[in-house]
Amino acid sequence: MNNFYDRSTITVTAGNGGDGAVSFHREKYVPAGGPDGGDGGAGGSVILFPDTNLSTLVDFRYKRVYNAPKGENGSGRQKTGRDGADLTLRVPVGTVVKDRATGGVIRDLSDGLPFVLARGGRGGRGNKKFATATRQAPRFAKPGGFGQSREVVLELKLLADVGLVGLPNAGKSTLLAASTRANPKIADYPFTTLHPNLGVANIADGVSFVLADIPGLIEKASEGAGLGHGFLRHIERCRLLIHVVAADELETVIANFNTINSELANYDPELAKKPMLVALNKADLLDGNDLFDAFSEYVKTSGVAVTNIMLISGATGQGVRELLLTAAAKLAEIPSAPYFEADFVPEDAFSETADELTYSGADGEYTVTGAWLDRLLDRVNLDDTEGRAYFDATLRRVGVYDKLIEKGLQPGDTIVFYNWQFIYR
Ligand SMILES: Nc1nc2c(ncn2[C@@H]2O[C@H](COP(=O)(O)OP(=O)(O)OP(=O)(O)O)[C@@H](O)[C@H]2O)c(=O)[nH]1
Ligand SMILES: [Mg+2]
Repeated sequence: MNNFYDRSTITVTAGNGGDGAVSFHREKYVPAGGPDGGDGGAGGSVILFPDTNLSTLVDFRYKRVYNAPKGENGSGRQKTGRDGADLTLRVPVGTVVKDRATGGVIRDLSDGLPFVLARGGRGGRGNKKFATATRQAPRFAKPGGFGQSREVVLELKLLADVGLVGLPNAGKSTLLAASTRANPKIADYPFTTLHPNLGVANIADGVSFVLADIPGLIEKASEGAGLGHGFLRHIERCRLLIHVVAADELETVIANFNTINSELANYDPELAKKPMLVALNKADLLDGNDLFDAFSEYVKTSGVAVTNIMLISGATGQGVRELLLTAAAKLAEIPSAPYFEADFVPEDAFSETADELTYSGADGEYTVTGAWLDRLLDRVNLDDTEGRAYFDATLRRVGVYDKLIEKGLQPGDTIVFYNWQFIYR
């Protein structure tokens, strides 16, 4: 029934690259063919694609694990392996991608641009690529690189210009219905609205804005009471809030107004700073302007930064047009919708950097560890003289020996690389 689904934790893994091939050209009557092992194909990446036709993350409700295919291995006759196909996941525009462990923002997809969430591994090079003047028949190739893996939270933050906030029964959905073509459920019991509704308010030719009606907030909503704070995230992007308060005894109106303001501030102080219009609703139930005047007086002295207070009736339409015009005028002064800047860069355990190796040991025995080394060891064949020479040259090139010499490494000392021990000469 309720398929508004706005948050999901998923794990995505890009495909590994295909391995490079070790192969030698063989032809009848040609005595020594050269190396002809082809490269592996790249692994498929996992791509998030913001789709304007989607409005919920319901596709991610049950399926939580996504893997892109690996690249094909290279083969003889210089044949390159086929690349793994990219896996594209469609999400609503406005989805924010966060790191599951830290909650850091990886990417806000409200700009509508696709985003590579996990990059496929590179294809390993075949032995053909390792042939040099002095090493004409390399008997090794590289395995493909690992595809990246990410555990992320997808969070939908609706793209609305104006958010309607207020207690249950204040008349938010009625106001949405009176202002737009949206057809939200309306009833005289609290929590009628179970999920956010969007509508477009058309003010004049070419002037329109999107209104979001969210479920009613109650005291401690920011801590999860009532329908909870889950829906508050949908007004994080709003540029303007319309605070709907139902007409009642003055003290009740004031108390209700304050309750909502403190819930907004408790959830996120930024929300409380948003420009706010106050709509005192259900004017049709009032006799005269006494309540409106007294409440306006209170609001002005309360210290809450409210730009306008208006008396409306969602039921009869009284004051609704003026409210929408005021909102449109206000919006023209606050052009940009909040964009959640990335503040988290996922660590790539498989990045090709040798800078993060750990060196330990002293007095004749030294140990080197690190993801880069682990990966290098995976792809060289140390049983083979050429493989060992390649390993040695690589370590020298990235400065591993220099680092060890700084630590006191002398010829004749032992160096331990995981399962391998070498005597340094
Ligand atoms: N007399 C009168 N009744 C109104 C007015 N606006 C809304 N109502 C009534 O108040 C009740 C609640 O209205 P809703 O629009 O569903 O209120 P809501 O704020 O969306 O409530 P939740 O979805 O529970 O948060 C309904 O019975 C409406 O008909 C109004 O301007 N005048
Ligand atoms: Mg409602």
